[in-house]
Amino acid sequence: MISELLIQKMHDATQVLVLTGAGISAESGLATFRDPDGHWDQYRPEDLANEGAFRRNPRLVQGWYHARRKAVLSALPNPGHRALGALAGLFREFTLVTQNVDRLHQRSGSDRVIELHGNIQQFHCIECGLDAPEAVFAEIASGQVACCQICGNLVRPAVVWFGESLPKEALDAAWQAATRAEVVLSVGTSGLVYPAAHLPLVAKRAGAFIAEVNIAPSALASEMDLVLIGKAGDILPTLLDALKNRKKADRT
Ligand code: BV8
Ligand code: ZN
Repeated sequence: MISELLIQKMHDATQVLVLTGAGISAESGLATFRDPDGHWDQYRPEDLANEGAFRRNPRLVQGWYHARRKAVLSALPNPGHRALGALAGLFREFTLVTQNVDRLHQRSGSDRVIELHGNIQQFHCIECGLDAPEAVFAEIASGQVACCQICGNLVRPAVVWFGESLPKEALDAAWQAATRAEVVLSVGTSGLVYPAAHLPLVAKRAGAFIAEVNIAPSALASEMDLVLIGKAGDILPTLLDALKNRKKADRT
């Protein structure tokens, strides 16, 4: 059952922003970071997702990202991704901001996606930036440390590591949209990583109604106007249907 308040707020809104985290891809079979059996279970973020760890142990970190990249490439978008793609068509301005690096939003048909933390599909040279050829993945899979063919430096995934700044363009676009949004939905994120976790709060300060969809209250739950507990793959399609029915009722 979706909250009537949320349906009303979204029915009346013309500008909506959705922020997603690893939880929306959980139903595609991709591990999250902080859930039980998540990525951080056997390692800590500081052990892997930062440049220092990478330079100290490139084989471990390249291997971890390669394994995650393989899982991403064989994963499929789920009903949660698809519902967001369809929701976009119901609003004059719909901004989809993701912390995820799996590009499942794009593969489910969402065309304009703001990726705050980059993407895991591309690898490039840590020094000269040259895009790594496909062959680099076979090298990593065979346990070698993959290096740039031109300058010999290490090859890294195109993700944003801890301690690295987010892409300025993405951050600015997300912030702009947050200050204009009338409703923000935060979906499948623990709300622990900054500056992404600031986004719903920026919108709230600018007057937005902010709600979260999560299987458990996130670190931002106390700030939310509404917390919907449940799976993104269940709640988002139900919300989409409720909004479409409301719009249909308007026309009768
Ligand atoms: C920055 C890409 C400026 C890589 C990621 C000290 C030094 C330096 C920085 C800091 C510092 N202290 C704090 C910081 C800031 C730091 C930070 O926030 N740290 C945290 C941990 C305290 N942030 C940064 O460093 C950022 N850069 O600040 O630059 C700067 C520069 C220099 C010096 C200082 C500052 C960069 C942050 C980006 C890091 N990169 N990922 C990779 O993928 O490996 S972060 C990583 O966490 C992922 O991107 C992920 O998206 C993100 C957030 O996690 P979630 O998506 O929320 O996933 P999580 O597993 O946590 O939660 C899943 C949720 O889903 C849960 O709530 C669960 O209940 C829910 N769920 C599960 N199943 C479902 C579901 N919900 C619905 N349906 C389901 N079915
Ligand atoms: Zn190079």
